[in-house]
Amino acid sequence: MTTAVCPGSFDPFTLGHLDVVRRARSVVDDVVVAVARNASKSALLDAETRLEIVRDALSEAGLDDVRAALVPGLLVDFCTEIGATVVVKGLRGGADLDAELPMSHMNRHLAGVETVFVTADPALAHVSSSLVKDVARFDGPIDDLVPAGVGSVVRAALQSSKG
Ligand code: COD
Repeated sequence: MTTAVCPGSFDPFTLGHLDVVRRARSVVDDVVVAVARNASKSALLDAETRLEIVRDALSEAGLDDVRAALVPGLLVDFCTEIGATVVVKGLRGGADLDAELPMSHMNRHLAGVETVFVTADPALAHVSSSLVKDVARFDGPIDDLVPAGVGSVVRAALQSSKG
């Protein structure tokens, strides 16, 4: 059986991420969502909160056989540990491709892990964790961009980050 990993920093997990996971699961029987660290981003939500959000969203979406885990180190080490041979990622446009290609090449160089891309659903192609936080920071509506309950977690985290 092929095991695929859907990785991201998921700060927070959005409906765009959920769509990528759902579509990965439609073609691969065993899918694991990996909540990982992007060293070039500083996270608003701590790793445990991001993982809990992902688990709740998977359960709410009926994706009960999709697992989720924290990845504290290299993604390829996690893939090797669980026997995953494929990484599935989403592409919203050229900027994503530019960012994703080097990571895909590096993961193949390090451990022979292949990356498969799914193109974003056009209805969700404008959704990113960064824009969700930006809209929320200025009191804009985000509840239709994220799974149920995530909006209030983001708003509370932004509030406490203001001190
Ligand atoms: N529709 C479709 N796809 C989307 C959407 C959307 N609306 N929004 C985001 N995506 C895709 C992104 O393009 C990306 O493929 C994925 O979802 C995750 O997005 P983010 O923003 O949550 O996550 P990133 O890009 O910060 O994740 C980077 C990783 C954390 C995966 C990377 O840094 C990593 O592998 N870190 C672990 C350490 C490691 O191994 N480093 C070396 C990497 S070569």
